[in-house]
Amino acid sequence: HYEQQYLDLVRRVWSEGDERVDRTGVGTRSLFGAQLRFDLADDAIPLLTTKRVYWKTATREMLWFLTGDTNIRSLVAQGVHIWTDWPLAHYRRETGEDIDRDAFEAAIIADDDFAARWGDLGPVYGKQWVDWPTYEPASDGLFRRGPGINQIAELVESLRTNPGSRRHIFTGWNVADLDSMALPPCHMTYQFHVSDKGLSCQLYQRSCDLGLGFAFNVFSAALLTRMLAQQCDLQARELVWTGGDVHLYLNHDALVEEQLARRPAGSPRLRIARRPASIFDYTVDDFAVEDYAPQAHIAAPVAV
Ligand code: DHF
Ligand code: TMP
Repeated sequence: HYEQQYLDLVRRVWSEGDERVDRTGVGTRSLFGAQLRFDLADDAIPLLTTKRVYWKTATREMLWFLTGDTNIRSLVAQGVHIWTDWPLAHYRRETGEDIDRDAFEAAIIADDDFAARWGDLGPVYGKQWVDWPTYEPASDGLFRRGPGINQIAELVESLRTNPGSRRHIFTGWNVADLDSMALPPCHMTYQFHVSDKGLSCQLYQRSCDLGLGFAFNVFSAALLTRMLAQQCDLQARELVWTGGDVHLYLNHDALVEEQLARRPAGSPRLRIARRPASIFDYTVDDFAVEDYAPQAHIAAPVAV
């Protein structure tokens, strides 16, 4: 089963990973460098079956990236809470106010100014993917903003017109902007490969929370590959996931034990209902997952 390689990696990190103090203070066990491969042929989609993964949440996040939005407001308005903790921590730090999460999210939705002031994550994924900033010299000797680069539109174009290229890459890792981001990109570089009308993707993830983020990241990369394949008249073939610092947080012990006691089962499929006019025109209702009968969700705390 495709999920076995994930469970094996979890077991290895948990038993052999070196224990270290990380940025969040929670502590992790970690190893460096891992690669997993997932078949995408015949609508196969890498969704974990040993716990329920909220794939619609991951889909909404991916569509949000593609709009270029970096404010959590539109996510929160759709009931997606996965990015709330970072703006919330920032707000608490800056104001000293011990606002609870629900009240913070309510203010983000209700109040335009509050959302603009406190809801933005900085120039994270979406901004870099579709509007990478450029600068051009102006007559006064200063520089002004040039037109942004839409890496995703350029990728679609290169896949269509120059499929044999070895340069089908987009990245969120904008070195000059890292300091302004709430978190520097984890799933940072995507490379695509076309062979015999098949489209494969390799994701380089510099830092991977195997207990939480991984399930989303691997689904989302496969989803994006399917969308690109559809837009470029290709068949999605394989997802190669490469991890840098691959870790388990020490407070995920209950999740690890429970999940390793379960057996993967079933082969979920992702169907796309229509072919939208462009890569930027998909909505969450265009996607359906079939044959997905996961075991129960396992809640785990996220390290902020
Ligand atoms: N920080 C850390 N420490 N780990 C992450 O995985 C992570 N991921 C981020 C931002 N910062 C991060 C963005 N993606 C969840 C999933 C993905 C995600 C952030 C959070 C999460 O909490 N998932 C839970 C609940 C999902 C839900 O309630 O919808 C899960 O069980 O999958
Ligand atoms: P770091 O920036 O110090 O590496 O912390 C980021 C943490 O978030 C780390 O545990 C990896 C995790 N993460 C994922 O695993 N996937 C994601 O998509 C994101 C945004 C974060």
